[in-house]
Amino acid sequence: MSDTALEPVRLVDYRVPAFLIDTVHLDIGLDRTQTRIVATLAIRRNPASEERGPLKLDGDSLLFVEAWLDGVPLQTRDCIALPQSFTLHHVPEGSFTLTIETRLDPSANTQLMGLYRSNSAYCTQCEAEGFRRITYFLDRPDVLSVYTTRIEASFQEAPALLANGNKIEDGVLNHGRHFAVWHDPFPKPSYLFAMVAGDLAVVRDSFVTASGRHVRLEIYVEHGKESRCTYAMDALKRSMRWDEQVFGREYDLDIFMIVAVSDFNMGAMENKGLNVFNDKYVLALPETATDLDYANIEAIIAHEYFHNWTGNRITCRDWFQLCLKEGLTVFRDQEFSSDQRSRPVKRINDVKTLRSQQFSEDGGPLAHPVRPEIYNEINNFYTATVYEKGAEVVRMLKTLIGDEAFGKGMDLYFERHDGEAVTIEDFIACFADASGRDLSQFMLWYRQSGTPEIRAEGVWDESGGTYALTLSQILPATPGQPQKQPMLFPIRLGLVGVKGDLPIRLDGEHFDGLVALTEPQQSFLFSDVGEKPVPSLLRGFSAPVKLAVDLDEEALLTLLRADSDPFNRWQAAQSYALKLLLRLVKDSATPIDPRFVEAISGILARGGDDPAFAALSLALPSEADIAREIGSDVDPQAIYGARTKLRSTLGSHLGAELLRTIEMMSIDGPYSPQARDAGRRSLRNVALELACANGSKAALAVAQAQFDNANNMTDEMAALNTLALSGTAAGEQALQGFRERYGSDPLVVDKWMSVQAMLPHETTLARVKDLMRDSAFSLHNPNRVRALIGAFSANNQTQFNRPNGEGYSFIADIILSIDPKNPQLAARLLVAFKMWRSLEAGRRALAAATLRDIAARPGLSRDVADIVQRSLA
Ligand code: 0A1
Ligand code: ZN
Repeated sequence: MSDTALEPVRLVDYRVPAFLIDTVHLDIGLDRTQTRIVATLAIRRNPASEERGPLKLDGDSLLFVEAWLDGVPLQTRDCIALPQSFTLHHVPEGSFTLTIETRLDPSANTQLMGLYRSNSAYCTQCEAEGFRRITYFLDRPDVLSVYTTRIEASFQEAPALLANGNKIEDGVLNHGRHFAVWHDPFPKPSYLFAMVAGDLAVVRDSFVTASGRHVRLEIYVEHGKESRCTYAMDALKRSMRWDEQVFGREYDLDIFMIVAVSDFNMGAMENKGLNVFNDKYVLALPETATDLDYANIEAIIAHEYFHNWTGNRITCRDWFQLCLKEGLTVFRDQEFSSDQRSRPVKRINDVKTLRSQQFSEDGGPLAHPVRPEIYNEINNFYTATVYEKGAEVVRMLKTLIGDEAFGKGMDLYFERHDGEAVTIEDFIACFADASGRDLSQFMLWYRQSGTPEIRAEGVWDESGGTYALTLSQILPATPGQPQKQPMLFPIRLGLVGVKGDLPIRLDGEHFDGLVALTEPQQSFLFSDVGEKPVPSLLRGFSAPVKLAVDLDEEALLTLLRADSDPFNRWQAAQSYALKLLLRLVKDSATPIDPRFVEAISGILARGGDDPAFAALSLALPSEADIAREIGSDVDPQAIYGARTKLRSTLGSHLGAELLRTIEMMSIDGPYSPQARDAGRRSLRNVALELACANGSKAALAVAQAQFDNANNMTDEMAALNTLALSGTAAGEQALQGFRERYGSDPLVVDKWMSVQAMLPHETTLARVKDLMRDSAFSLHNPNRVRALIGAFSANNQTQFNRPNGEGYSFIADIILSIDPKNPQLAARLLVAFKMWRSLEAGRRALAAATLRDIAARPGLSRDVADIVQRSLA
């Protein structure tokens, strides 16, 4: 095992802070290598705490210069200043001010936590524990302070000086320097502090809130990128209006700023009034961004903006409560996107993400509850479980108590807890109070990890016209949780006949479509069931579970044709395809069921009605979906073979229809990122990929023409991907041509890297190694690393899992070389091994050996040591 000592933090050890910090005055003198920080903190003992000891502040790699207590210099006997902490031995009674001066080197900060440089700008990232890399502090989310920030810098180097809140002063100084002072009147935890300074272009707009307050909106980007902010600004204004209309939440400062930076570990950060974004989630033009990029920008802009209320005004008491802000805010951004676009399409896409990211996490060694109770490194808990499953839990709550009680519960939450740092219990109590429901069993969703399985069996009694449905819950053992208590599941359902939903009764009453499962097993007796029904269960994916129900092909075809629930119509197509694929994995000679081909043909024929929905229904389950379904002894090559065979059969049987769909879905006129056109493009491009799957010359010619003539990045990328997948000389030429066209645009070159990293070809690993030598690639930039290395390890099932283990050792070497510079990025790459235990024996042994090799290395970061140790446990 490595020499990295992990000291777990436990929820049960939570204590209120011994001290409070009412105000913070930060004086920041920016310099590339020698930035001076003077922090003046107004501190007092917390009346709610019984601790009487010394004051101990958190630090991380800090260089101490000097400190003053109420203006009087502190001597060495009064305090101990270490890189990781500052202790004041004798604490005055009442309030006092502690002033501490530190120095730091932004240019040397490669972790991208604390104060660092991204291209030519200075910027900060403080969540979760980055503020302690700027100054000594009680760096925990339940210490809320009012911040005033003075920034001083060379005018030439940094004309823009930004921090949280409203600007209250600025001015010119000697020696070409200038300053600005910002004041944020809203008390906030240190993780929401931000400062940005640099030579940036700004795009301005404004917004008038529901109560008539004027808010200035500013997006800061690199010079020359101004025209790429239009969509982000529009999404911001729509988010602000939506939060007023749907949640009654108004913005509260005079200004809201977004800064796009090119070096960022995550998607974006909700710092009060000054959101910092990974530029990938701000910048878009039709010729540089795909429809998916536009949708992500809309969702992430909304997500960060919505945090202003769910996260900032009401924050987390401690980091165990991360889902309090993240699950709720993801739920809110999903609802926003559903309202802006198609609700069923959004739901299907969200469930696809949940299954691929979260179910795989929940089914492996890294499984943890939505609210973890122990962690070694909090940065490793920004997971799909906390975010996506956290959002599902909020969604279930709404389903269970109904829209009205949910709305009342949210209002109560805002009213009761504004300005506080709270827990999940506080949150749930608002809904219990608003609905009058006992939600104690529901709380298990926050405490028990693992994906529950719901088994369903139904018996139709023709003579009595009844249908008896028995549902049971199976809760798998997960790390640290061998045994589970029965949970509460909202199950939306209906019974479907040949012509559609049957109007049925439950226990003699009109059935509203929802049952609550609370026991290990429960039966429900439906009456008025005059024809043999097909159960349509878990409509809209009403709970984040695996549903086990034995429906044969005929039943699935009935749902596909006649179910009123669009989610389950889509699910029926997926389940059918999955059945076929599983048979093909076992025996590659299995003939393709002609009824399935016919069903796909039917979807194509009706494609024009709702192209986005049709595109989702045509897309076969991914290789990872199939692997999850198989569960153990997975052979990625066999899965790839099965999927390839099915695609190519569909391509051969439906060639003419696919080409007709491609033709029908073409769009004349300029590009619009709106859902309507995006839906047409998605159907066209799914059809294109299928049409080319058997190597059809005619279809490949269409792809080539699309690549040559596309007026937008969505169509261009889709064509490039299809051509590259074909493994032909035309594919190589297209790749080369694309690079020549976009060589100087990093975000577009990232796409080019990803396409190649995901090719399921024998030569891909060598190609990825070559691409690492490309001048556009850098191991220091998270976007570049994720685009090439992350795409290979997370999305290339066959080549990452090469049977000789080369893929594993390649990724391990990269992780080890990134770790000393950027542990968060290294730890994220390591998550690619999360499914290693479900692989077949040969690959499993090789993956285990690779993980053990990493674990044995000396000097691992806490981030990597934590993931590798949990993966092997
Ligand atoms: N709170 C952000 C996510 C985030 C977390 C940690 C970070 O540090 C590297 C950055 C961003 C969100 O939910 O958007
Ligand atoms: Zn968030």
